[in-house]
Amino acid sequence: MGSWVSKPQVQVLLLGLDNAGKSTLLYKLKHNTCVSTVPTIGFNVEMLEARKNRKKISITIWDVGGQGKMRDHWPNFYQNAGAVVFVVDSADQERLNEAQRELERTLRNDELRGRPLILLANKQDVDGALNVTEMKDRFNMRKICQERDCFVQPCSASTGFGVEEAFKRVVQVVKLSSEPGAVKDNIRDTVHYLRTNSKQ
Ligand code: G3D
Ligand code: MG
Repeated sequence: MGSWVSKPQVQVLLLGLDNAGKSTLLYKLKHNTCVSTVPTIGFNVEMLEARKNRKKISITIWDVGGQGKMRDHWPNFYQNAGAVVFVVDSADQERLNEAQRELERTLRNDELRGRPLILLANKQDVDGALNVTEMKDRFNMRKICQERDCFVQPCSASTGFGVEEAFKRVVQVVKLSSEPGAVKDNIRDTVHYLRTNSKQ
């Protein structure tokens, strides 16, 4: 088995509406390349290594599809999430309200109580993208952050701007998970759902 097995494992959830840039971000982080993405049906998962408190940790990042139907499966991934990274297309004015509603709905779930949130204000390279101050306002960060560590990071998954900083912030705030097995059971249910539905 690989050496990662003995390292503390943490689970990080990459959530957000479809087209926010989650998959682009994941592959930028993993391979430092910009890959051409297709809408995620199901989820992508990557493992990254980092140092937290001078110890090596292994971070599993789940990029769960953001399209309407898939959002119903997000809770299957909550149980051992050490942090939530919520990606927003900061330039898509028409969908900011929808993104804000999904974020609030997500954070209302009991299983995510007290879990750190990193809000990624993605697509900063696009004209008209909201800046950090505007995002904090629009997403009611003051209210959301009363009971959790929160941070808003501007970035561009395409150019790489802010991506390293976002990852460093995740490492800093992420909580170490205790029961990795439980997450796997829930994910098995989701995989089963996806397989069943893809046959229809
Ligand atoms: P998702 O996984 O959240 O659904 P994707 O989103 O990563 O698939 O990205 C959706 C589209 O947004 C892709 O464009 C991708 O290239 C683009 N994108 C992602 N991040 C950025 C960014 O920071 N800046 C800009 N300008 N575009 C970004 P296509 O055209 O392939 O659909
Ligand atoms: Mg995707």
